[in-house]
Amino acid sequence: MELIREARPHSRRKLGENLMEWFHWLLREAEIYDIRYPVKGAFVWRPYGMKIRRNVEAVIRELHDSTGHQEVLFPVFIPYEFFSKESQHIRGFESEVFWVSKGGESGERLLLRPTSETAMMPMFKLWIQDHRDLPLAVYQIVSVFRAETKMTNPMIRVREISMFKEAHTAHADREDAERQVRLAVDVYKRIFDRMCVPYLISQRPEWDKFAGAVYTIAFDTILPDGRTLQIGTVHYLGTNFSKVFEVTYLKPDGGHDYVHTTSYGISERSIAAMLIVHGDDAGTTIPPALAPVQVVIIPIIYGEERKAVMEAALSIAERLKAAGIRAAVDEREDKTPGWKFYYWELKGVPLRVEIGRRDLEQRSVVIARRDTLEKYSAGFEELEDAVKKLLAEVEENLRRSAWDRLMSSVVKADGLEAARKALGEGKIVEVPWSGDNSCGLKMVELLRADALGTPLDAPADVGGADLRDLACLDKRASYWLRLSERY
Ligand code: P5A
Repeated sequence: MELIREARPHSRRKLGENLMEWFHWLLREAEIYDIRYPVKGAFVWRPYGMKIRRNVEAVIRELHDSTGHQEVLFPVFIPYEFFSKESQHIRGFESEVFWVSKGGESGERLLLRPTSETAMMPMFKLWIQDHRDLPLAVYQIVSVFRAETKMTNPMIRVREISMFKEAHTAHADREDAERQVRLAVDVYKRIFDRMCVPYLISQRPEWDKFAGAVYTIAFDTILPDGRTLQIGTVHYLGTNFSKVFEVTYLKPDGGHDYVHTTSYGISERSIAAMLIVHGDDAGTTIPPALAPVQVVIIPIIYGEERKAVMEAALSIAERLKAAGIRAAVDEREDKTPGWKFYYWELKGVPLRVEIGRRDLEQRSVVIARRDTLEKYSAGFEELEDAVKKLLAEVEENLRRSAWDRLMSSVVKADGLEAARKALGEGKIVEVPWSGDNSCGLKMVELLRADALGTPLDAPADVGGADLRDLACLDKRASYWLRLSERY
């Protein structure tokens, strides 16, 4: 019997044409996130999106819990007095703060946290007495509020960041705080590796570090339109915050010192990156470890064989579940198999198992991969093994191909023209740089690009290149500066 061809349930959308339109289409059609909520920059997570998000949060919690961080939950309100101190940080955030203009009759002056450094520091002051209380490392996954002035974008630039994972740590000295910075970078690498999202790690230039930081290390990924997206940041804050909030500790020798602090954060923007970097014209692919449904079973039914095929589909699902695989049968009777194929491809389910009468007779199934769309035949006896092997292959392929695309987008340029050309082709360029801020800013202006900063841990083998062509007369290069167009 022939498969009935039917209109696709959802139109396909060309990812290469307009990336943000494609992303809105994906969020809507795959029932992940609803952007129709009538407040600028505030959106709704739908049940399927929430399941993806909870799987990502579980990875974040696991990797923080297992590396010495403890989860806390701070209030969303920050009293005005905590936020009115004189500091770089507060000046940096002031214009983005939502104020609570009225709250009952009390007249308390409050604001909604845009990030929690100023909420945490007064509590750290109470918790930290002597050197035995250090290091202190806490994190929370919460909503924070920023009146973003740049154009808001679903999940990417929101005004209520509802999956803000922020970690805050305190240390006896700079050395220990910088060890924590390295640990945080390592934790973030592991989180993004699990999400199969590739990244470049850069130390942001002075003019683009976090308000109040001594330095900022950022993770950026590249989207298919060639623009980069900052998916996480790690800040060494020195004693900038501990001085303002007077957080000191008693040293073994009896003296007192200010603690050194760090903070690092990621948000739902990382989920947007994951959905986009694994996207195509038919939808997305969710990395198997994070997919709410890892295998969808589609019974191919025409007429009388309904009962036998459905029973087989349900028993396959039971076997897969018993093997620890998240499997589901699409039992809907008012939809054809073809319709269901497209529906689950859109949602990014990594594997589809098709079973019909003929398969049943041959005691085998067809397994289709979402990432490559390849089809395999597997016997009933080898089902669990075949599915596990293919899930591992899908994950590996997603990670490898996304990394290949990122790495092939990074080019070195030794002159302004070459840099301009590469940027025009949607590349990330690395140009020799003296490290001088005014020189860096001039390049940003001339190239009409954004500076991501200097590569972390990459050897600065610039060989004293001549920078005359790069707008900085009589300066010798000692760094590479990464530039790209940024979201
Ligand atoms: C680190 C955690 C901080 O706020 N304080 C606590 C520090 N850093 S940050 O760089 O400002 O933000 C951390 C990461 O959050 C993401 N992000 C956003 N995501 C969605 N919408 C926004 N408006 C938004 N602003 C920041 C970025 O990935 C950023 O690196």
